[in-house]
Amino acid sequence: MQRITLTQFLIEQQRAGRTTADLRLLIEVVARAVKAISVNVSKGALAGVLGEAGSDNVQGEAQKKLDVIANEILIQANEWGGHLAGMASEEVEDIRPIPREFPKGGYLLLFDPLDGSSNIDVNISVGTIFSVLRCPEGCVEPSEAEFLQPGRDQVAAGYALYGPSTQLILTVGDGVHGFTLDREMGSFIYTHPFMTVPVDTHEFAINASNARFWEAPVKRYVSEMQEGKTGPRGRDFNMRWVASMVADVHRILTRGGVFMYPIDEKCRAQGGKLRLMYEANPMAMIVEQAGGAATTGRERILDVAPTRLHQRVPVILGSRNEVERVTRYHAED
Ligand code: FDP
Repeated sequence: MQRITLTQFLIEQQRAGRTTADLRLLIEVVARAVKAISVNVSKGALAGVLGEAGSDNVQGEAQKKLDVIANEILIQANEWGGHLAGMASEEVEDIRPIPREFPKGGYLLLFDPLDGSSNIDVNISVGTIFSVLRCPEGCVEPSEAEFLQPGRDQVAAGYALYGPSTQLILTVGDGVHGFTLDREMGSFIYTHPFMTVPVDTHEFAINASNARFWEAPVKRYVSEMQEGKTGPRGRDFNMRWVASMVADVHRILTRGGVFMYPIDEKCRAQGGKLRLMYEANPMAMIVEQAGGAATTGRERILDVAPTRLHQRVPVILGSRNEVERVTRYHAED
């Protein structure tokens, strides 16, 4: 069987006019950084990289050493190539300008360097999520305002999953494509063309310990599923919650499901739990490109107009019929 590498795939995308040379370079550089992060993640305790870094990130959450390492790897890999006008990281308060000594390009890169990092110390899958926007025409030194574009304007989005194998999932707006890292060769191999989220599912993902804080539509939706065969849905549902968004979304991309981190009384003051620019938008683009849906419960995630770089939003995504049902329950409330 002929193996197609990420590089070949991207060249073909460029020839077909779906990416520019700079976007191809950007994705290749992110993929290279992902390989380096994968090496660090997989060494675990052997590299002394587990545990807390002794600092808090911009969200006031304790940073793990690997959060800091992954953030540095992504910044250093991307700042000198000439493809970016600026970067923003979930781990860093302000946007990250490109140092003066390097040429600048036309794209903005946003990333969550290590998502699900509270799972690292227990050796459960974590991931990297990224989103690519165009720097507005004529702008050379972008400020935060240039990053505040709705998710529908993303030109590419993807994530890496550091699990039993390392996978890179990517969309440039023409379906969702999955690659698996061949560790011996050091290359990403095209293993999952045109991934699709089944429209129906019998599996849901939510942190049920928050049940008492949920709003009425979410309580209704989950309890109807829990009632199973004898309830209004007339069939049984299964529940999964890894607590690593990348792993939960990856399962949904592979076999369907609905993932929810809704607004609740616990996170209402912050606007939600997950970050719009680093988590919700890229995952929403991927899920929509795979035929699924993604809403806040009240509006399409990709239509949310961002007001802050580190803004949080409620997230409901996955199999289209289920996302539409829970969104409808919100409208009826
Ligand atoms: P983490 O805080 O470990 O980085 O990004 C937030 C996130 O993980 C998601 O990956 C995950 O889906 C969610 O939080 C888990 O939240 P709970 O701990 O509340 O279940």
